Amino acid sequence: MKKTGAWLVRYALEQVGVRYTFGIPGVHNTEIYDELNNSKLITPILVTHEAGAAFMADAISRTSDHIGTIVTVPAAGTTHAASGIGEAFLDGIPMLCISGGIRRDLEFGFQLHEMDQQKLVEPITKGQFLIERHQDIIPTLYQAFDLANSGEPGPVFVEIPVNIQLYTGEVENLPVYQKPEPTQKDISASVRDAAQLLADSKQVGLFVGWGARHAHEAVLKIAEHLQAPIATTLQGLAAVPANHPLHVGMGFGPAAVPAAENAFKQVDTVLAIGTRFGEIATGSFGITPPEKLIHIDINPDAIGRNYPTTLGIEADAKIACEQLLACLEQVKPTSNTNGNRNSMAASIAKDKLAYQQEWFNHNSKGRVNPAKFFAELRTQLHDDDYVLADDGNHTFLTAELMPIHSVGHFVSPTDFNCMGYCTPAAIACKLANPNKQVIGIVGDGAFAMTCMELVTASEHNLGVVMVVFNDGELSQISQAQARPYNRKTCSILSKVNFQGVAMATGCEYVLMENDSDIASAIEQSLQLAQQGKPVVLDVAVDYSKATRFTQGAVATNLKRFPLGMKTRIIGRALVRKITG
Ligand SMILES: Cc1ncc(C[n+]2csc(CCOP(=O)(O)OP(=O)(O)O)c2C)c(N)n1
Ligand SMILES: [Mg+2]
Repeated sequence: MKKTGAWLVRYALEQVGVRYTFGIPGVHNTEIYDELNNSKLITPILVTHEAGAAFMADAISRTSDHIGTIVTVPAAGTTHAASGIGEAFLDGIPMLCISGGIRRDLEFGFQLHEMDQQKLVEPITKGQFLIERHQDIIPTLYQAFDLANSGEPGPVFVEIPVNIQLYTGEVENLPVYQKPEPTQKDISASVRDAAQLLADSKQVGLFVGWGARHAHEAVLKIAEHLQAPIATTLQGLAAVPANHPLHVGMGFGPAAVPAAENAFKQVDTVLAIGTRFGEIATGSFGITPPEKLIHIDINPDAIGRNYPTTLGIEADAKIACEQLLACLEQVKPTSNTNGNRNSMAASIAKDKLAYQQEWFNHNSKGRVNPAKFFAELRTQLHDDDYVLADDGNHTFLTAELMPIHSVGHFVSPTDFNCMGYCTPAAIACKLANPNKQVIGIVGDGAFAMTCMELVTASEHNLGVVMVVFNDGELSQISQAQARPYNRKTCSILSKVNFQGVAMATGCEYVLMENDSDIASAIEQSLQLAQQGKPVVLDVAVDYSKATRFTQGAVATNLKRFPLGMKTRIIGRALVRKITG
């Protein structure tokens, strides 16, 4: 049979379960857009900037069962989208990146948008494909989808030249997509060894990342069985619910909250699941390597990369944790080494409360106290609402002060750490989860990067609440500049009128000036959101108290400097303190 390339693209995307595409049409993909417009299953969403498209696609993958997909023009669309593709790549999020391509049936060079796209996206995608024949479209898209989801997931790039989209070509059949059978090597021997190591430990601690969220039931049972505290990475903050009595919060070294730091003091064995021990998760590699480390990860490159590993298990977290749980229930410790594990939950609860109290007691001098804000937000949200963060001081405040009660319902751009993520991602999360409240916590700097995307929320009546932590600075950076440089070079923001932004993008605007506004401003914002109105909640936040993360990461980095460098930095700081 004869089909146009664009028709075949639509067919394949429908087959693999795509429900939304994000992007901007151009002469190299209008034929695909026209086909998507005909689709009963797929809705193509117009964005304001392709970075937003890729952030949106990323959030679709993170918060729904469908794969996030972008459809962009070559070169200019691809470079714009690269920020979001890069985020998905480093955070292990599946994505389909469908790009138009220049005409391959002309002998002319210097075509519009001509660029070697395959080379351009090579370091930020798991695979790159260039379609050359009509009969390759369906198999290539199925292959791209499988690759995006296999092992450690990630984005895959497929370029479809415009001539192939437009012209009809012969295809033999239209295969139905079939998910490949999952494969898992036999890990039973290492799982048994792991169970014995755990049983013989004085105190086990769990360290879980985003890769562990599908395994959460087994993870919790393992933790309960061992009375082990569960620390998380930033991305994995909601890999298990924060209101579980053994969830201690993010990290376990000097950059962690007190509940985590204290609970891990007696830990001699860490069981790490679905984490790469990356820079953020470890507070700039400030954790003390555990005596014994058991590491379960789907990515063999992550095992043993940053810390010496006693036992590595390359496996899907769910399969490995279920097997480990079954083994643990059978093994006996070789000697009775277990400490008094039963007091663990009580001391975690006490530390959590004390840390919150420390924040409540902080004088926010007429501005909004972050802990009071998050405590009220927690009260007014349902357990299964979503919270997304951007990148900055607000991210770590959220991580330390906002308990997330539903697995996977916290989302943040982590290892690529790309500012501007949150606004588009929150909009897409709302699109995928229309019956849940979706709250984006975003810094004023990051909001300014992508806030125009809110027109997309208005257009589709998506009631997201964008909480703008308005401190006038690129605070995560200016805080780090303040002491060593006594200068805030390029980290004081130009003033943006966020009410004007709300008006320009068709959003509601709510102002929160001090603690007495917290409850009413949140209530009003949630009510407006429920009516399908996107809201800009402008918060005069107090940033005068540093997070544990920032304090810990700064101290760790300073400690790492060689003596000469340390002396230079401290000397300059002292001189500038005196001379200004
Ligand atoms: C695209 C990009 N540019 C620069 C940075 C460096 N950076 C990390 S956090 C941060 C400050 C963010 O400021 P804001 O959004 O106002 O959040 P705040 O720290 O004030 O809460 C900057 C500039 C980054 N992570 N990503
Ligand atoms: Mg800021």
